[in-house]
Amino acid sequence: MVKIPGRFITIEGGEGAGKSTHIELIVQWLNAQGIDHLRTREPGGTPLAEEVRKLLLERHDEPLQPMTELLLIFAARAQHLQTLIEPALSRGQWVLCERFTDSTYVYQGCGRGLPQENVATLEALVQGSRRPDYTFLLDVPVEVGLRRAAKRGQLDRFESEPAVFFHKIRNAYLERARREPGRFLVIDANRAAREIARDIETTLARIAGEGRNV
Ligand code: Z5A
Repeated sequence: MVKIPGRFITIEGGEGAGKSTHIELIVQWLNAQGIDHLRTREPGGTPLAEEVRKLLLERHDEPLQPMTELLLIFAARAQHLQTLIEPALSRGQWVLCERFTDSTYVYQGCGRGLPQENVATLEALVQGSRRPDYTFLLDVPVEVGLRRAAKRGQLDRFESEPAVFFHKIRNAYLERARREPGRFLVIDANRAAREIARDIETTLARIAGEGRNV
């Protein structure tokens, strides 16, 4: 394995943007480069956090309140960060995480209407100063993403939201990317997977190059 300092890279985007597809391709690229890495996801990533994920995605007779949803997400994140992500970064691994706190700002903040300050308070409490080094934002028109995701069949609690919810999500992601252009790498994901993968790999090669100079 090549020794390059660990990087914390997150993949974000709405429904059917291609996050799972491309994280798989990134893993193949990292393997080919010999870069030691860990692939994970949120909510989830550890056995306990995956239990919380089930609670969050399943439909319940008793509606899950937005604040409960927010606290469950950060409870899972605390477990995930402390037991998996931080140790991997300390070992010098690259961590590739499908969704992270940008999802919380966008879904619980803009989607559910909770104050952004509540998210920021929990972010500081749970993460301290830990933030992703880079975030790929896979951007697709809402209708395209929903069409892709619909092919999978039964909808979970989030997927059952109306289209207007997903328009808010897309706009909120793009706004966050505009505010942090150094961290966000916005990828037009309304193209053939091959073309998207090529763009992502070019960026990863640059990031790996930065690592070699550290
Ligand atoms: N959530 C939250 O509210 N707050 C938080 O803080 C966090 C999460 C962390 C679970 O996420 C839910 O948790 C999420 C928000 C909430 N719910 N929503 N919505 P998830 O990541 O597990 O669920 P998801 O976003 O719904 O994943 P997804 O629909 O599977 O999307 P994806 O991973 O981006 O897409 P994919 O599986 O790679 O691709 C979908 C299909 O499109 C598949 O058939 C592919 O073969 C196809 N595809 C992919 N790329 C292409 C291209 N380029 N062309 C054509 N077809 C393609």
